[in-house]
Amino acid sequence: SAHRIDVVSIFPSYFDGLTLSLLGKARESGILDLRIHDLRDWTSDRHRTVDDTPYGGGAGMVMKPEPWALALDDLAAGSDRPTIIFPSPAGEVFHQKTAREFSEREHLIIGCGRYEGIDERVFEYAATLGEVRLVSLGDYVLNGGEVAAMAMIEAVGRLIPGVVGNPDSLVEESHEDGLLEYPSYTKPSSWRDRAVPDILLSGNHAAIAAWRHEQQLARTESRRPDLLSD
Ligand code: 6GU
Repeated sequence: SAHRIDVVSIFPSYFDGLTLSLLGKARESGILDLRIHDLRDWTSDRHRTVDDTPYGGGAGMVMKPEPWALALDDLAAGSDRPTIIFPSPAGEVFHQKTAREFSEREHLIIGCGRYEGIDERVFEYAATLGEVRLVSLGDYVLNGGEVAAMAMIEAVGRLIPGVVGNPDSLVEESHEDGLLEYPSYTKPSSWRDRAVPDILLSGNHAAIAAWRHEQQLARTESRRPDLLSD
């Protein structure tokens, strides 16, 4: 059974890049059933309106609830409580753990908001159809959920069995063991007066593994001390 991901956006062409590379191949082979939808397909007025002014006043526009409800009804139909993700800077922070959890779900629906946000009642309604998760990439603001959704789809998609050809390449990556990755080198062994560390040419696999672990710890302490303390 293919993993299904439905994305709803008013800018579906953002997601054209997901036809490329590993995820593109996974879609062609049927491992990943990724479907991109235009929210305006669930409007019925001449102007295909998706937003309106906020009650209570304030800057910007708010996304109207009805197109979202119709889209979610259609996409959740016949599915046993899908996971419904709304990218939002006000959500829980997305981590490798979150990516792994989502990669184990059979059906994800990702609703990309624009403007100042989506009418709050949409989140309550979505919770009647599936498990709702508001998810943020981190503490900075993007113009909409699309770029965040793409990052999440790539992080989740590559964890689906068969998407990454060699599963060994998944285990030694940054964040899989809570540490940053060790440094990598390739030929030539000396380049512009810079040598590859001798240990990597020694053929001593135990010593190399120990050196790489030390490098992981040193880099994590220097660049991401929060990963060691939190
Ligand atoms: Cl998920 N959405 C938006 N609009 N901004 C963000 C974000 C998400 N994550 C970080 N910044």
